[in-house]
Amino acid sequence: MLFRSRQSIEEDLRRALKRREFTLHYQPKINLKTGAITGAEALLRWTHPTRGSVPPLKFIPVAEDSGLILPIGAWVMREACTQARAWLDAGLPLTTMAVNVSAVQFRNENFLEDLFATLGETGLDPEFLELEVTESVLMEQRELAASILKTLRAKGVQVSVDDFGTGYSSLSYLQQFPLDALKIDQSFIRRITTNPNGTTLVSAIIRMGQSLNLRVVAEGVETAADLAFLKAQQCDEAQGYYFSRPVPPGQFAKLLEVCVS
Ligand code: G
Ligand code: MN
Repeated sequence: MLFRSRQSIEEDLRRALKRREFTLHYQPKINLKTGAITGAEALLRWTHPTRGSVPPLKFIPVAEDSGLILPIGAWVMREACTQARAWLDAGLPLTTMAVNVSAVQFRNENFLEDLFATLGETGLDPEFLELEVTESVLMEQRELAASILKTLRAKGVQVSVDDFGTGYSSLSYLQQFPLDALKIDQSFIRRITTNPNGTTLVSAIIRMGQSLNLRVVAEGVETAADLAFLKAQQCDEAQGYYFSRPVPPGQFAKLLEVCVS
């Protein structure tokens, strides 16, 4: 069903937090050497009372423009940290919980303070948290980004570059930022099997990540052929429908339980 307007999405978004219409789904990241789940990426889902499930591409831009991404992002952070702590307390082998952070959140002056407060309140050790930010977030305000990344690194929070390859990265800056991982955008992974030259950029990004000492994560892996290629290129980790779609927390816990047994 279609929304009448952007404004009506915004009005409904304003009520969504109070009405508890948001949930998080979790998608596993897989270590390609061991096959183990190394982490979860938390992905926001909105179930509107009458319109049903609203795709993130439709409501995230509205949330960003209206500033509503701040309270929504704060809710996501708290929920993901609480969930990670619960899985760890249950003895499940989770290495990191990854949370997407948008430019608006990153630039907010209370970002770090709120983040560390949330970690403290939920009792999650910062080493279990990973933030996913896009290249543009880092490149647009380099000084601010560098200082935020330094603080995060000092506390043990990991940071990965999301959708890598789709923005404009200055490669020399990339080297100067304290980063932990690069996530190759799914559009490149799609080309592995559909385009005769589709493997060139993927191998180049993997090599570059390796030489910068970054973990390289392939996003949107859907086929055995994608996986075989990425393994041959010694890509570190992968995420995508081939392994699992984003799933509700109960189902994700079952995936982790399989890893224990
Ligand atoms: O920008 P970011 O990488 O955080 O976006 C991840 C999005 O990609 C999520 O909405 C998730 O549902 C989707 N996704 C994850 N794995 C796959 C996949 O294998 N194929 C496709 N088409 N989409 C995927
Ligand atoms: Mn992401």
